[in-house]
Amino acid sequence: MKIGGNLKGYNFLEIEQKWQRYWDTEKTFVVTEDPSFPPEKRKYILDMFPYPSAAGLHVGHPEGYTATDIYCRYLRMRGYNVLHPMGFDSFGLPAENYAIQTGTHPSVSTTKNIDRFRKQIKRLGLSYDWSREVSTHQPSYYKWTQWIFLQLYKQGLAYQEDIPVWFCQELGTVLANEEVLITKNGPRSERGNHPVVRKKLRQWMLRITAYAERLLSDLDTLDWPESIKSMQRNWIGKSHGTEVVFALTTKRPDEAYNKENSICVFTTRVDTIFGASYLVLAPEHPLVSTITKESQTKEVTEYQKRASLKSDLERGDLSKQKTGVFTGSYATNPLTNTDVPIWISDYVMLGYGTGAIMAVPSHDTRDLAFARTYKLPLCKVVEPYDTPEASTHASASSSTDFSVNSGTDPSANPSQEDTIFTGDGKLINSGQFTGLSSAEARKKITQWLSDKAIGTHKVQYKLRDWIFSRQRYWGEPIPLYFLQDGSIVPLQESDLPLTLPQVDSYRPAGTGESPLAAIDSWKTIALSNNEHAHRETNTMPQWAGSCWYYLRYTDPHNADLLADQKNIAYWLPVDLYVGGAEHAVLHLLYARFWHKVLYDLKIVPTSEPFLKLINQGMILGEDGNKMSKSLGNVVNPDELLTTYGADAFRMYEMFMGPLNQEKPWSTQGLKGLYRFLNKVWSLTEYAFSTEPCPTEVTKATHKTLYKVTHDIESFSYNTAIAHLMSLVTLLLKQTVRFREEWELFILMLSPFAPHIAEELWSLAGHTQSLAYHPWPQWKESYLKDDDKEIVFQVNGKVRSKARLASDLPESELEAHALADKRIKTFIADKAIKKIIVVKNKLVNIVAS
Ligand code: ANZ
Repeated sequence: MKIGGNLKGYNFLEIEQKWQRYWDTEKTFVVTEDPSFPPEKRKYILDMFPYPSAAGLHVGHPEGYTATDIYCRYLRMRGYNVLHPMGFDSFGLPAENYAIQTGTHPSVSTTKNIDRFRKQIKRLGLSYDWSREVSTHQPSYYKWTQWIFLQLYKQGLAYQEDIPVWFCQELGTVLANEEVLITKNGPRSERGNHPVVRKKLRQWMLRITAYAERLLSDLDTLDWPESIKSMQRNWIGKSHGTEVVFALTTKRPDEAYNKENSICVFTTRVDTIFGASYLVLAPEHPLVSTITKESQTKEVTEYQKRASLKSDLERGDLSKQKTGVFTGSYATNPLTNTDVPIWISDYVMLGYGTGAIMAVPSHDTRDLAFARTYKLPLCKVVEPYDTPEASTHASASSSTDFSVNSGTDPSANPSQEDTIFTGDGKLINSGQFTGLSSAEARKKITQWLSDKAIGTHKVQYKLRDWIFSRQRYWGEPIPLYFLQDGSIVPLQESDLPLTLPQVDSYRPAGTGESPLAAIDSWKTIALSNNEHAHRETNTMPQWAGSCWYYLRYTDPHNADLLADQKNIAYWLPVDLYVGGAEHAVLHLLYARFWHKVLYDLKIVPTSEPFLKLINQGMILGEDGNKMSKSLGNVVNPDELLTTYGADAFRMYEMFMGPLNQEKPWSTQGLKGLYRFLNKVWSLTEYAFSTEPCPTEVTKATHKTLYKVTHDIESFSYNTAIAHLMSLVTLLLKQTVRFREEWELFILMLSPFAPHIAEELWSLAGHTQSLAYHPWPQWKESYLKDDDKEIVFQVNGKVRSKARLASDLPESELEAHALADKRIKTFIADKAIKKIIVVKNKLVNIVAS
């Protein structure tokens, strides 16, 4: 029987709906913790779950989702038990803002958005186990987010603090650093572009700093992109340095050092201490009030007030003019024994190191800017190795990199044009340490200080504790209440979840309190002893729910535990995690932090959650710009799916380029993949034929299988698709029809274009879905071309040919040429001067 594939045409919509329904009803992708799979045959492949925005899916989402889907489908065919879940990160500010604008309750709009997202995702034919879907806003889910918070609290890892935070009056809430943009018009909220100010508010903090070292060192164990690891390393920001104590000049020699009579600074460059010509305290430093001389009090207090309104970001901004005020007091540089003035400036942060620095303007850019402004002395104490001795006598006209006013007298006037050397080098003007390298000097000076008990080696981290409260409605309530005397009572685990009350008004009070604070019936609770207590009214940040969702997927319906430990142990750690690089730092760091806490509590069996990470590259608009509503270059997947089908859409997104690279959208490119699938469809008649396949095609098919398999394993989907395309071109050229090789092709195609593959597979009479059909194995013998036509030349003219095994070594090719009968006659009376061999191609004998 011969029926052409074109007999019906390629009706992808019908095919897609049919197979999506089939997978659903047959529960094809629902998995269990089947113990018969050995541990190495269990794989957990995870996508970063989406925030269900009102805008619906955009073309960036399916990129990562398709990439994991191809891998999962491949693994199943290879006999793995694959956990591949999907869910929704459904708490967050937009739903709450939408509620404020429209009066629609966030739970209503969120449910609607989730339904739309789910529908859109399902249209892509992604092989998720939907029975494990979770949404972070559901009480059955956030019960466990709250439970984890209580564990953090019990471990002393959650605490309250009054800290300056970003506050947005318009949104009525505190914002995290990453939610604030520093613009020409000052700091603004990322969402809505409203003005933002600094305000001191009592906040819940999570002590992520306690895990800084482990978060840093365990990065080495992860198969993540180097760029992401290095962003995490920088964020954690480990520095080795020295703490040095400078005595105030008011300290009596017989008096022991203490917090009142000395200033402790943190420096990573103690090798420059001979050049430390003044000290700077953060304006909030506790010593400021005690050391400020009366004449300076007014100026100092005003400066402190101004500094309190600035963010660390502004204060640290290198391009900003440095400002400060002299306190009127002095301290003694312990190495030079000179007295140096003590200033305050907002470029020194209270929260880092000791909140005080020794300033070395000849070797530090910020110190130099400050010293120039306030005419403070400079003293050069390090020079690069390759510079002439003469540099100790720098002159104003010197063009060297460090023509600062040098010399040991720190009171010298720095008025001339001066530049700076910030690198490591050789010490000069540094007493007994002169001549040492910076590295040696750091060791020796630290030792010297340490012997005198005025200095010690110190490790510092940039990482700050995580501000964990938000003054918002649409988030997880923090499960604690306060007694009248202010003491904190965590809820009993049996009282979880603490659910969000229904509210009529979501608008925050504008006082820095959450809308929950306005709901007295929720906020106030009566205790059994007739006293009243009030609940914490702040909620958790959006990051909370996404810190542990991958654990819930292993046991999503468990009412008694966040997940059964057996299930966690069965699936964890996640073998592959795919998502956008925008989560390089915060989400991935927060999730690793919670995971380590749970590891210490023996709830999870591994110290890291995500073994391998891949970041998909951003899909740009057709114009090469980032897609945005304002540029009008946003591509809507819905229309494209209707016109070209999910299989073409999936394949196009994978064909655009390497997964991890940024690439522009092209609807023309999508059409190309649609045409490709039509060609595939036109091969349908192969299904009904049993003619023998030409050897050449059999070989090409096995070679394709080999390449596609390796490409899938290395996530080189674009090249895998290119190989499939070449094979189709070859199949289309054939005059005979053969089924076996065609079936191999369908199996290879199936992870990429699962709907059309299932359809063709069933047309060929298979009664089972191919989702678990064993991935085919290539025959090694077909991978090699057995022979090649080799041309034999004499003096550049073709004189003979032979078919020889491919990849013969040069010496053998040479021997074959010399033994060739025709060649022999051409060179019989000649002397051979040279033999040129091009492997697999030719042998040219130069003779005269
Ligand atoms: C003297 C010095 C000389 C410094 C020099 C640098 C270069 P990292 O690597 O980031 O840890 N510093 C210390 N505490 C500070 C604070 N609270 N606010 C602002 N700056 C602070 O940087 C450590 C260096 O940053 C320290 O080393 C200190 O300046 C400054 F040629 O001390 B240094």
